[in-house]
Amino acid sequence: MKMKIYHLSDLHLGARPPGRSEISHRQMVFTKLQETIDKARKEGVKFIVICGDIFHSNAVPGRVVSDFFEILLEAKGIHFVIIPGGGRIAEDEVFGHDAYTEDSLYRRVEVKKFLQAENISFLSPDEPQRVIDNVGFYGGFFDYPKAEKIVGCKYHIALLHGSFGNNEDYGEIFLDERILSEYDYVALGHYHTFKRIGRNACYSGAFIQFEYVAGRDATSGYVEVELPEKGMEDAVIKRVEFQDAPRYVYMKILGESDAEAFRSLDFLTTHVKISMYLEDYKDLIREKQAEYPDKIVLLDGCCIPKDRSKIAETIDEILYGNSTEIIIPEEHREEVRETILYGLWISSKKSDFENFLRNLFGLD
Ligand SMILES: [Mn+2]
Repeated sequence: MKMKIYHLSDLHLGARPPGRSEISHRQMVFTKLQETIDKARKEGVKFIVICGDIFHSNAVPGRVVSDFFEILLEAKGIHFVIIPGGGRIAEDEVFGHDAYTEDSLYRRVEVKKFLQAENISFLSPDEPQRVIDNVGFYGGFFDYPKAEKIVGCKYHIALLHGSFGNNEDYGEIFLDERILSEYDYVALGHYHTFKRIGRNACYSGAFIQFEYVAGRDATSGYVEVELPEKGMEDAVIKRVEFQDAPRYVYMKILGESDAEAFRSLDFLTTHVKISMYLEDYKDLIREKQAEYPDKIVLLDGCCIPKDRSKIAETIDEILYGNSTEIIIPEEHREEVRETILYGLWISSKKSDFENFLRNLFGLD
C-alpha cells in the first residue's frame, strides 16, 4: 500500500500582512487549514506534517494558539507532526517567530496539553524523533536531523526548518544525496515559496502568502506527497495552490506591456508594490489606487519623470525594435532597460547609481 502525507509550513498566525488585518490573515489560514484537513480525510491521508513558523511570534495571544490546536484536535483520524520554526533576521538564526527558545510558546503550560494530545506530535530539540504507526519522524532545527534512525520503521520522514540548498555561499546547508537517501521524504520549512531541492525534498512555501517577496510571484498552498512501496520508486510530489488566496507582487511599469500586465491583475486578491514607473502611467496608477486603496503601494521616489519618457521610448526601440543592429539577448533586455533608466533618473546622485550597480551585480 502506498502512503500519502500532506506537507505544510509557515502559517505565520499572528502576522499582520500589508493591506490586510491580522484577523483576515488568521481567518484565511484557518479556513484553508480546515479545507485541507477535509480533503485529507476524503483521501485517507493519515499524516499532516507542519514544518515550523506556525506562529509569527512566540508572543501571540493564547486564544490564537488554542484556536489553532482546537482545529487539529477536531480532526480525528489524522495525525499531525509539527516542529517549531524561527529565523527572522539571519537565515541560520534559531530565534524569532515560534522558535524553541526559553520563552517559546510551546513551553506554555496551557499549550503543553495540546502537545500531549493523541493525534499531535511535537518534535523539538528536546525530543527530536517519534514513531507513529510504524512511521519514523525526525526533526531538524536549522540543521540535519540529529536523531538516530529507528530500526524497523516502514517509512522515515524528516521535518526540517532552516535554509537548505546548494547555495552554501549564502549560508545554505547542503543536503547531499547521502543525507536525502536516509529518508523517504524530507519536508522543509522556512522559505516562503515552493521549492524542490532534491528528488525527495521540498519547501512547501508559505501556506497563505502574507508579505512581498522580491523578484518572485509566490503562491499559497501546500504539498501532497505519495510515498511508494519500499524501494520501488521516488516519492511523488504535488504542489496544491490556493487560487483565491492573496498574492503579493513587485512590479515595474516602464512600458505598454507592463501597463497591460498591471491592468489585468486581479486586484481582489493581488497586492502590488510598484518599485518604478514612468510618469506617463501616473493616471493609470492613481485610478487603480482610488479603486483599490489597500492593494497598491508605491516605493518612495519610484516615478521616472516625463522628460525621461522619450528616452525610455528610444531605449525600447533599441531593445525591442527591428530598426537597429544592436541585438541584446531577450533575457537581458529588462535588466538593460532598468539599468539605463535608473541611471538617468538618479544621475544627479552618482554614488546612488554606483550603489545600484553594485547591488545589481553583487559587487562589494
Ligand atoms: Mn517563515
